[in-house]
Amino acid sequence: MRLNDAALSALPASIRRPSYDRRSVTAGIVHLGIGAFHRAHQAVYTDDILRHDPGWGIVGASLRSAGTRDALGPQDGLYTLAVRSGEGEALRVVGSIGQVLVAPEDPQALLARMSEPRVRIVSLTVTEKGYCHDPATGELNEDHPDIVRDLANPSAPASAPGFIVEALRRRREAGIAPFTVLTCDNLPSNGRVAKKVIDRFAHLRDPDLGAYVEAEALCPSTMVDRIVPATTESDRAEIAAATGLSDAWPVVTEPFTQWVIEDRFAVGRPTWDEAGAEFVADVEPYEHMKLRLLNGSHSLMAYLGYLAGFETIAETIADPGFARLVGGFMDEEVTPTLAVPPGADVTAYKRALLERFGNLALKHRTWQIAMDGSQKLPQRLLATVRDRLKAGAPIDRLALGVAAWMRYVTGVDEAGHEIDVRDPMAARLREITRSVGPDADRLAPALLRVREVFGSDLPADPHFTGPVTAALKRLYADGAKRAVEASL
Ligand code: CS2
Repeated sequence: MRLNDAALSALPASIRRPSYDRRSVTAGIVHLGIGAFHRAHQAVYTDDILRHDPGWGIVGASLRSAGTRDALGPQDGLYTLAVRSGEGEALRVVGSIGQVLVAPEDPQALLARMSEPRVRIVSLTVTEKGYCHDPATGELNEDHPDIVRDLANPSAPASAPGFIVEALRRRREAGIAPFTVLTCDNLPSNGRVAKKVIDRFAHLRDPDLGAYVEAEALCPSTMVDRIVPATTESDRAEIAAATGLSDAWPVVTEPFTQWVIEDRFAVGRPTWDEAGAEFVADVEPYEHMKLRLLNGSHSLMAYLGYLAGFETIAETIADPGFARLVGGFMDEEVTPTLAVPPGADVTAYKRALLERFGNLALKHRTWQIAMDGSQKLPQRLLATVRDRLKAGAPIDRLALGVAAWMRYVTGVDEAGHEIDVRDPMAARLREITRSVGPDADRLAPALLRVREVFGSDLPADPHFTGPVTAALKRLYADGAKRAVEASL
């Protein structure tokens, strides 16, 4: 039997399910980018508050593929969340998503939803590349093919900025207050990045619309945290066996979850604080701490771990050399650059991170995290590098991480096998690495010239280029495993 509203009563009693009447829920949020992360994070906080606050149901939308809609449509939007750790597994059926739309199939249906007066928040998890910005500067990339396309045809958009600006325009025309734009992606000052690209896009469409959007659209920043590996076939089978119901797309995650939100909303917000979210005046210190410690370590482990032959983060961190590297990276290179959020205990935070990385119940693949490095490196490693260089401090472990990314994007692993490099810049990176060949002295400077990643300052600083080139040489000469063992 397939999971859906009618089948809920067949679930074993131990499995939590919506405690509210789903028919009384109305849509208050449109979420762009309805992937696994959203379904393990914001949708769960929302599920927790719908009993008291039924006006905040979620309409999800995919900006690309129909997969999630095809899976959740026949399930009335329901899906299973499996929370896994060494202590076992807790299952729960989440009911906050009422409908899933597929934007490319029918952009007008999505715009109509976004223009409804009762929709007061448009939230996003479209990944770093979904903002169509220049990763090094944070400004809208006006040459981005989706932006060029949406500017030429603004009433049937394809990009997140295109949808948001067109919906805001329609609301304005109909005399409806703008929604709050709530970004939940792993970018520093993510609200500011969203605001910049939306304002700029609106200005490029029409200066009057630009002035309106600039003055009226609020984009609070958020820090989101929960580790969510891609769902596998064996997850599907195990979860179906435990629930007795088949679920085409369950989501697997860890017990830890955190959501820190800048409290700046245009027309109301859900009481997510009752579900554990924190509303604060300034999210930036939380974002820096999380992006540089968690995501920075993740990217460090993803490239080096993949090259060293480790499939998952848990396997990587179980290796003593890697554990030492990550510990040193966090304590000595990242922590001194952080402004600690009020009341936070960084030592306890780092200890918890090491435990989370070691969660053997999660198969979080190094390959998954290695994706889209051109979009991730600037905020995960290079922002820390800049702070360290300003302070005249060493960057050896950071440089090893950057060099491992370079080695990875060559697309050939240490055994000579192909690496499936997924990155919006993959073709260009491959072209550079092919034309230069496996020679660190030539490859490092060639890749450092990719301005969208490194800006114009880093390639000109020998305190950066020196350690990166030296680390890349070590990776070629000794391989990742030995380079990690030999590192501090
Ligand atoms: C990971 C993140 O895939 C990645 O790049 O670093 O998705 C990470 O698991 C989350 O940000 C954790 O909150």
